[in-house]
Amino acid sequence: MKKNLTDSDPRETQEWVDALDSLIREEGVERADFILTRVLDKARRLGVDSPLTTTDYVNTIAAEDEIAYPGDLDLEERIDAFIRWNAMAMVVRASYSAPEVQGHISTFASSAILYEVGLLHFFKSVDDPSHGDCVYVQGHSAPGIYAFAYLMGRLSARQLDHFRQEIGGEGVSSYPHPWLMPDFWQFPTVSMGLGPIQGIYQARFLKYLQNRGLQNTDGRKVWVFCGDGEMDEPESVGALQIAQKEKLDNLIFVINCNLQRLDGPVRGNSKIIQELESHFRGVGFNIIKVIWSSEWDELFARDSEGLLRQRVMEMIDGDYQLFQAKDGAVARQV
Ligand SMILES: Cc1ncc(C[n+]2csc(CCOP(=O)(O)OP(=O)(O)O)c2C)c(N)n1
Ligand SMILES: [Mg+2]
Repeated sequence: MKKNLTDSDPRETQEWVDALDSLIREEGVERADFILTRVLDKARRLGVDSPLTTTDYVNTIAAEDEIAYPGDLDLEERIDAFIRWNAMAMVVRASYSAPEVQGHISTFASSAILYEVGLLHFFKSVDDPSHGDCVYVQGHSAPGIYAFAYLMGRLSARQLDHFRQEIGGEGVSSYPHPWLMPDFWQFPTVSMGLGPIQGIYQARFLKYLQNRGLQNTDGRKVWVFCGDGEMDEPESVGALQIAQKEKLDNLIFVINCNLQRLDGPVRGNSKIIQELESHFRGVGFNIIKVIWSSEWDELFARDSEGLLRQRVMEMIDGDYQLFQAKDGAVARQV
């Protein structure tokens, strides 16, 4: 059934939303959960076929609920620009001496901010009293991590110039590879699905150590960075139920939904973000969607009738990819 997104009676809709607001205010979220479950159960029995595991195509955390950024945004933007540039430059320079050497520049270009925020604000290192986090880096974004390490003085320009030419001991490996670079990489990734499935079992093992009193792993997190195309691999999704069964609250998936994969678009006629939201919520994950940058906040704030929300929901990944390739006139027509 095609979903009808047009609101034929906004006042009536608002009454229902207000009723929920007041229910939560007066009686709390548990009571609201109980009533909604009963209502949804009834709705399904009456033939309402709604993908209720998804939310609108907007950021989960509304602009007004965001906390102030606990960092220096201007400085971090500059750092981010250096890293992006260096990542690209290392791939290009490495190919001067060996033209067959290339790199997946767009992977890091589309996820630089995620790693930068993680590295500067979230990831705990092995020196932390907790013994640190476990970070599964999306394999093809390795150049960005090398570029960050270069900025920190951990890698030299000479090593970067030998990207993917590490035989002889001077370079850095194509992808995260703890055997080739034991002091650098924690875990091997890149064969798509390896990071996600290892991350789940790693998180379970940390809980195992904790629950049996073998080691205090409290506060240690497992971060799994992966691509939207990678989520099509059976290995990426096959063990997600374990996260639910074992209540792995130490596991965080960060999925870079850039709508593309090496060999083409990820989806054309649907929406990968909505699909993944539904899938992960179905196995008990909390979902935070980060779709629109702060430049959009003002536009959404002016969307008093909900038309923009409706349009961004109606458009499919193929449309969004078209907008990247064409100009504004095409976007206005679609
Ligand atoms: C099991 C496996 N099959 C094929 C490849 C080749 N391959 C490398 S990247 C890629 C596409 C990745 O797409 P996505 O996860 O969306 O990452 P993005 O390129 O968008 O960063 C493919 C098919 C691989 N690395 N592993
Ligand atoms: Mg992708």
